[in-house]
Amino acid sequence: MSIADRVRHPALKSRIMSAEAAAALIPAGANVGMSGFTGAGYPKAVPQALAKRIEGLHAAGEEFRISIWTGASTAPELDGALAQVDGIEMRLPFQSDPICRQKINSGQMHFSDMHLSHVAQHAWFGFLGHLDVAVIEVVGILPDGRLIPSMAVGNNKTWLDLADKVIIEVNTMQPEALEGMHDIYYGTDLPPHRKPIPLLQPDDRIGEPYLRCDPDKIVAIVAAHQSDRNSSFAAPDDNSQRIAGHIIEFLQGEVKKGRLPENLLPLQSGVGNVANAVLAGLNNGPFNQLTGFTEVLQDGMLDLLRSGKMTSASATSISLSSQALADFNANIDFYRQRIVLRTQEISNHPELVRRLGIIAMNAMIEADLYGNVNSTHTMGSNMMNGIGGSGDYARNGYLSFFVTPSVAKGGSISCIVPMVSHVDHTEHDVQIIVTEQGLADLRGLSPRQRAKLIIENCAHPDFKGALLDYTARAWDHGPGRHTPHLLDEALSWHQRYVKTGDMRA
Ligand code: 0RQ
Repeated sequence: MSIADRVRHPALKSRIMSAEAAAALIPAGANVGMSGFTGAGYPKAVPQALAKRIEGLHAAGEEFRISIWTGASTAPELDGALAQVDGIEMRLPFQSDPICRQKINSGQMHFSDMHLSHVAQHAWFGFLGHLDVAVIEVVGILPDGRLIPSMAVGNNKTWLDLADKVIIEVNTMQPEALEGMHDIYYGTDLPPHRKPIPLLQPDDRIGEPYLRCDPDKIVAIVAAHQSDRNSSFAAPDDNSQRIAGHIIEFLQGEVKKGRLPENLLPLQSGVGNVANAVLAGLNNGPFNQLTGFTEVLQDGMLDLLRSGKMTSASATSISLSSQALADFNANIDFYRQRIVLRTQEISNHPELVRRLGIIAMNAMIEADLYGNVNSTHTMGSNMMNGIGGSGDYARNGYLSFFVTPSVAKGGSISCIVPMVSHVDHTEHDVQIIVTEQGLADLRGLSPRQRAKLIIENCAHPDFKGALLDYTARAWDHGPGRHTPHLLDEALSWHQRYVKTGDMRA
């Protein structure tokens, strides 16, 4: 199918142009809001054309950089291409691209790591500056100019509303049958005029299936025919399966104690292999009639929907491996009845996460003895991806799990440390820590009680002795006994790793 069939607004057909011509409309220094959330629904042709243009300008000695705001991570065609040519001044709110990461960590590029639920409202409040251009991937344009969203909604509504100029990328590779899967809520007023969000069940539809956009703002429409990132997942390894097992056993215990209903509460699951393995575990587990209220719908959740274990799932993005995508495309009518795609200000909204009682499960880099969690930085200084939506769910959820293998880098790093080298989730936001070794339920415990449980249940045997020794000496010699620490030693494990490549003494 050609792009002309998908652009059904008569006047807008005349604004169809090449990606190069559209990229030329983006000025140096612009703040550009792009679509894209976890490798889905990002523009593909315009960013690559823009990267080529920037490369040419830089070769000619002309400075050209823009700031890029998205929903979450994108892919090599966007983040990778633009970072590679040093075209990004400021990136927000999340990325996971290796080139981007390298530029951020070498100090060549700014990155503002934000809670994903904050981004739209901070843009509306004016906290981020003026939005000059929006570049948004869609499936098609209706005769009245409304847009059929693509595989991710993210912050697209906000970018379309706030930007002076809009560039639309119509991706004919994305299935037209996505139409009707989205629910775009236009009721988010600004304080002091905000009203409650009228969503009471995870699959409630409270908005409309299309994005609105003033056709006069659309300066270019570009054709793309390219699939999303479609990363595949590793088959769940031993550690992931053990982590999943601990979580499922714990949830069964909570049901028995009457603290959770038999079909649990809506599930949020972070991205990555471990998160996917937990969902795979649930597919073979004892729970039925599950619901999902999450930001990214990955293979594992699609499997749960297909098997009938999960009845509905709400998300802002569908990010699948190519095998899962083939199943999604072949059965899209089935999935459209069970999946709602929302803006990320709704999928991650603290009001809704609290109201629905979300069970939040996110991966982390490290946790400390007292339950503080680092999701973003290695050795206190290098950015991995960003906090993403983990904080939106962890702080406001009914239950908040953080999971990690107990060691990293072949056993040279303990993921349970005396003090985390960066804090994303404080001890107040973290309820349950899980490694392949076991699970520590921290609810209602004091710092010292938490430390005992985390060491006993979660630390790797190679590091248990050193952790116990630290806590004993902190009790004897630290400046206080509520949260005992040895201030000159608390980060010594990280320091040792930086110096020797091994945390072990
Ligand atoms: O690096 O591949 O170079 O060896 O970190 O670790 O174990 O593969 O785990 O892919 O699940 O990612 C927290 C980063 C985990 C991710 C994080 C090294 C390890 C490896 C990755 P290598 P794994 P995962 C919803 C929720 C924040 C955002 C979030 C994340 C690499 O889950 O970005 O939760 N979370 N969003 O070797 C040094 C340690 C380490 C370590 C692991 N202690 N020290 N390196 N690594 N532990 C989604 C969104 O928000 C969009």
